[in-house]
Amino acid sequence: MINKIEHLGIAVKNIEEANAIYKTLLGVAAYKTEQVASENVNTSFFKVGESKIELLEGTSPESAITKFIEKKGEGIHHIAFDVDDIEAEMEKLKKQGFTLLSDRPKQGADNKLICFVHPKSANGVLIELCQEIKKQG
Ligand code: CMX
Repeated sequence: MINKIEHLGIAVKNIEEANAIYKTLLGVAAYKTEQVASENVNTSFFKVGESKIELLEGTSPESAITKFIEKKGEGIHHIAFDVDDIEAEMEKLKKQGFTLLSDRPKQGADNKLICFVHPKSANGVLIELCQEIKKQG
């Protein structure tokens, strides 16, 4: 089951400059910055009530973020939905005909298991499913 919008991802050219802009806009600093080497991105997260904003900067020409900005410019890159059981949600969406971008959940930023749904499956919007990784004990 999809619970809520967990965050909106925004592709930016320069994360230092964007952090300063979003700090001014939201009145709070990023609570976390993180490099996700497997996705070729630098990220920062801001809390907005129950939701979050994730800024994403590509770290290589192969990065999905670098390619997105080359084609479309900076802007909203994805919507991420919080789910309790990502594998069950992936199985359900696959059966319903959505194109998933990985067969298994991957380790994402901010302590999450993630999986993306191709934007062609969802009216031109890249969808991310994310499940919080619970701490043991
Ligand atoms: N939102 C909407 N449309 C997008 C998109 C996005 N974020 N990224 C690409 N597209 C569009 C492309 O412009 C292209 O459109 P047209 O066919 O109309 O020109 C179409 O989707 C398909 O493009 P493609 O050639 O199949 O694939 P791309 O090489 O453009 O890759 C995608 C697109 C979504 C498959 C790839 O970006 C991907 O695998 N994304 C998932 C991983 C990711 O985004 N990682 C970074 C974030 C990590 C994090 O959140 O931590």
